[in-house]
Amino acid sequence: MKLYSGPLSLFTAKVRIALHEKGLPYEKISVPWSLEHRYEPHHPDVVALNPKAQVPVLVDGDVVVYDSTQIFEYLEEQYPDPPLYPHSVVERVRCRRLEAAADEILFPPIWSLIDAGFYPARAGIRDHERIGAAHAALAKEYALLEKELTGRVWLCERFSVADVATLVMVRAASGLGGAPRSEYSALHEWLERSLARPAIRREMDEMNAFLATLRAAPAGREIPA
Ligand SMILES: N[C@@H](CCC(=O)N[C@@H](CS)C(=O)NCC(=O)O)C(=O)O
Repeated sequence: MKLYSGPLSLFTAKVRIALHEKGLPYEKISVPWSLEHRYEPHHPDVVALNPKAQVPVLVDGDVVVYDSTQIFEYLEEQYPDPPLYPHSVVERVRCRRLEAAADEILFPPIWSLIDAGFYPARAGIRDHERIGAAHAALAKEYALLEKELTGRVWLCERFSVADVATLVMVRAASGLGGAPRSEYSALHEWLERSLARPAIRREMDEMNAFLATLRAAPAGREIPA
């Protein structure tokens, strides 16, 4: 199995964690990425395999899957043990909803922090309004997540792709100065439980090690361990 992977790509991080959780060996093919040029030039294989020219792309024999959510679904069907989706239909629906929320509601403000705050400022000018709006959006989402997690060990009836996706986004936001407030105890306890999982610990360590190699990265940009 091969995974086309971006070193700091949050969507690829979701897949790397799922592969480790499932104990699946794979060849990691890192695509070009830099602070200055982002994903340009795109890896030619990724351009050929994915019309969106984005990572992650998983190649398993003759099967090519792109988009992290579709890769999760493929892995679950092809390699069901250990499961990363809940058993009951109702909890599976909840899991898909929360995983989609991580990608589609939590990620956009994080992208604003990355685009406007992490990458070099365009023409030397930071868009502080965009960064402020992103922090406000994150605060709203954290309040909702606290409710979703209250009284639960994981977001769904067992550890699932909803936890993977949400954890990746919350940790990235935290590394960009957008951590959840300390009074969100259910959210913080879930974060601690998640970070104790070897697959997640390993992914956070690898991303932090990569961040440490970025000579241009100013202090405070690391995803905290
Ligand atoms: N919905 C896609 C999003 C993938 C995505 O945005 N990938 C980014 C890296 S995190 C990428 O490859 N960007 C390069 C580009 O768009 O040129 C997924 O869940 O996999």
